[in-house]
Amino acid sequence: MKNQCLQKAIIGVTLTLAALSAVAHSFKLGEIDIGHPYARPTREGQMVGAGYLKLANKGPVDRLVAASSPAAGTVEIHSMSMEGDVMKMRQVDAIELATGQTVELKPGGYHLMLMGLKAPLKVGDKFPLTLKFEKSGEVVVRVHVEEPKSKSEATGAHKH
Ligand SMILES: [Cu+2]
Repeated sequence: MKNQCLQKAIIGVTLTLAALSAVAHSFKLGEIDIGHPYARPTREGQMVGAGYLKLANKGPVDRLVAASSPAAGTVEIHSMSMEGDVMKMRQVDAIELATGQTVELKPGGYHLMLMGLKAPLKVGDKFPLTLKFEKSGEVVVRVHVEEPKSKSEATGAHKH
């Protein structure tokens, strides 16, 4: 009987941890919160992918200046903007983070371009990504590969 109780307790703890890791998928570096890093799946033979996350800066002015990952040859910081009626993507040197500023990297906006993928990204995959900030230094976050939420996003403008 005692053993059964213990077993139940252990199962309870395990479930709680699993639930927490599914919900609270965020990271912290000093005064910068990094929320929910994710990437979209890629097709076989597709060499580029895109990573997204949310940066919330509660500390002094900083900048995201670089990123890297063992999943890709190089990682570039890109922005997307409308020029006339054309969506243009370009590489930027950094993403500025003013004090109190939150910047969301998302489809159609800033993103981390994963160039030279070593393997296709599959839903459920997780891979490490190192983010380098000018002042705060480096942090490794874990990127989850997730299904696109909408069809328009899935067919969206990620062709290089
Ligand atoms: Cu891009």
